[in-house]
Amino acid sequence: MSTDIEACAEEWRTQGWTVVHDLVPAEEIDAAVEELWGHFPRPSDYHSGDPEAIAHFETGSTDERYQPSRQGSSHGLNEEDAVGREFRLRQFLGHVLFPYDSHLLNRLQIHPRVVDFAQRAMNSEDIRLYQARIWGKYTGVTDYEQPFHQDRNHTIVPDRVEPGWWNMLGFLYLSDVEDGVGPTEILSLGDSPPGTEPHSAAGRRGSYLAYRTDVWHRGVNLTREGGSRFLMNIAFKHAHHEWIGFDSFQQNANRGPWSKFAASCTPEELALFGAPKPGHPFWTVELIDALEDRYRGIDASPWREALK
Ligand SMILES: O=C(O)CCC(=O)C(=O)O
Repeated sequence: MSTDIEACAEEWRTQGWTVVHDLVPAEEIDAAVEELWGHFPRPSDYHSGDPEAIAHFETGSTDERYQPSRQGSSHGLNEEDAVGREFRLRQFLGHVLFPYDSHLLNRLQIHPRVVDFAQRAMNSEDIRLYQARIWGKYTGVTDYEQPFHQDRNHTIVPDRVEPGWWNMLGFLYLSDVEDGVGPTEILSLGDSPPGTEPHSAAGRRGSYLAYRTDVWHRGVNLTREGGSRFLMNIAFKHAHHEWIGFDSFQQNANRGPWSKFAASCTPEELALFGAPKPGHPFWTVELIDALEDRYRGIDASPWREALK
């Protein structure tokens, strides 16, 4: 499938969602996915019934809100007794938060082709990454059927839906997401449930489903025997839109994985997290020295050049 980036950007703006097929080359996904198995059991191990693999999945989430042991404080999500299209706590097992103990997965989180797509579609270079995590699902963990919904948990105020105000929610597929392994069902802008036939956001690994907050969508069950689905949540907002948010990164900014990742970043990449760009009044010679000291190996020359 060939990808017309501009056409996809226009589709996101006018239809409210798009699948940018093959946005990231499959070879790059495959290399990073080798490191996924530090965070998740391999699907064959999980489905073999290996207790260690199952325990790995059951306890591997790093978003503690979704740990069943914390049920009661977990958004009032249903456990298994509810049938049909419902949100269930176990649908959200398998959330691993960025930064990962994996350099390739960390780099994938800000892949230049994904960032470029978001900048084009949002018509701004000055955007921020605000949701960053990996989500793994395996057939049989739970009934993954959800009701149609619009995501209301990315902002503390109602959505402003005119052009220029949109944030981009999205899933970068780390595995082939096809029938049987839970491609998201989605409606186009202006359509609402019930009664409208949904689209299936199927796509190969490396494809990016981008959608806006005002489209209806839902997760569906994994029905394929031995099936699994892995994706990376990558969401962007315009700079200075402080009312939008989801994940915060500062709390991990003194740990090894972040330090190595930050040292590999350009100023533009760090700016996705809110770091002041070269030329910003924040920077002094002393602070640039401290940046180099903090992130050993970072190329600080753009910050230095801008001071001259
Ligand atoms: O997993 C999916 O396909 C969609 C999930 C979703 O929409 C949600 O949890 O809000």
